[in-house]
Amino acid sequence: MGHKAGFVNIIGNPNVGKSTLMNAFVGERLSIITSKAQTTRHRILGIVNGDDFQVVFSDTPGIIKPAYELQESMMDFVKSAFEDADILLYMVEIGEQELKDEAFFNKIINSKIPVLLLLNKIDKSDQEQLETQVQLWSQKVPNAEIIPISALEGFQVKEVFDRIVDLLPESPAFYPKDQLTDKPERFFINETIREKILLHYKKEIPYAVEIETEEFFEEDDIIRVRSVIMVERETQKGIIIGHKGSALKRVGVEARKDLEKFFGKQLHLELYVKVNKNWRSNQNQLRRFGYNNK
Ligand SMILES: Nc1nc2c(ncn2[C@@H]2O[C@H](COP(=O)(O)OP(=O)(O)O)[C@@H](O)[C@H]2O)c(=O)[nH]1
Ligand SMILES: [Mg+2]
Repeated sequence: MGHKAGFVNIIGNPNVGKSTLMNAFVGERLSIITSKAQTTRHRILGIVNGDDFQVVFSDTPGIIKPAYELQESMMDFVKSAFEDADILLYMVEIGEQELKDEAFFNKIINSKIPVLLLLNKIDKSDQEQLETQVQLWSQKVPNAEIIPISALEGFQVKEVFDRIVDLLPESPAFYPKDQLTDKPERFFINETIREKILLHYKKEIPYAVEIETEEFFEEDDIIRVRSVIMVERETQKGIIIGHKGSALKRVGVEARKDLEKFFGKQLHLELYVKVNKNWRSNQNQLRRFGYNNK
């Protein structure tokens, strides 16, 4: 048996547990996770290496009908995940009916490559509901192998992984065997800060925010970072900062703690807030933040 390698792309509705699953496979917190939809904005690679295999997972944004430019770019990441996949992981959760986007759904049911339909969050269901759901999905997506899992509790995650390695095509590795992801350090800093903003601010605030890390210096015993939190309007800036800077301070402290764990090193994080008018609808700004390859 030779070497196996391939792209395994995780797609599905928002909030079904795609990022939780990829992190479980990789064993690192590469993708941020919150209970809010549209937490993931990019396509993020997570690479799992063995002596005779390499699985290149892609976590993608949840499928939505785009309402503004940023969301269109997010759906372009999903499209690209269909194009290079060797295996598709279509994730649904218990109780969910079907994909909101018909075109994407048709791509799944007409897929020429193996599709594993992962029925997630079974920790929240009972045997009877589970059986009904398996029945339902086997009718909707007859070409898929259905595997009930709990990404959060790690239930059946190893079984899914073994099945993936079974199905992988023979191929040399695509990335160096010590590589974990395709994203640079700054990306994980930006994402960790954005996660804290998703957790602590309400309504539209998190969706109007983008982070840019302007400085990243790694010294022997400390990493020094300066990042800017960009918002769309002046009023949002005040909300992010909070009374006497308390809200911003909380974001900084929590992000720093997570980042110190992630990098295994002490980290100094300087944060400030800037208005960048309507960046979500501006092609040039989106390109600058890595959303648009058009
Ligand atoms: N009960 C339960 N919750 C889960 C499971 N997997 C993910 N979640 C939760 O579902 C929410 C969305 O997870 P996330 O991975 O961000 O979903 P994504 O939007 O598809 O990437 C988070 O609050 C997770 O903790 C699971 O297996 N069981
Ligand atoms: Mg996600």
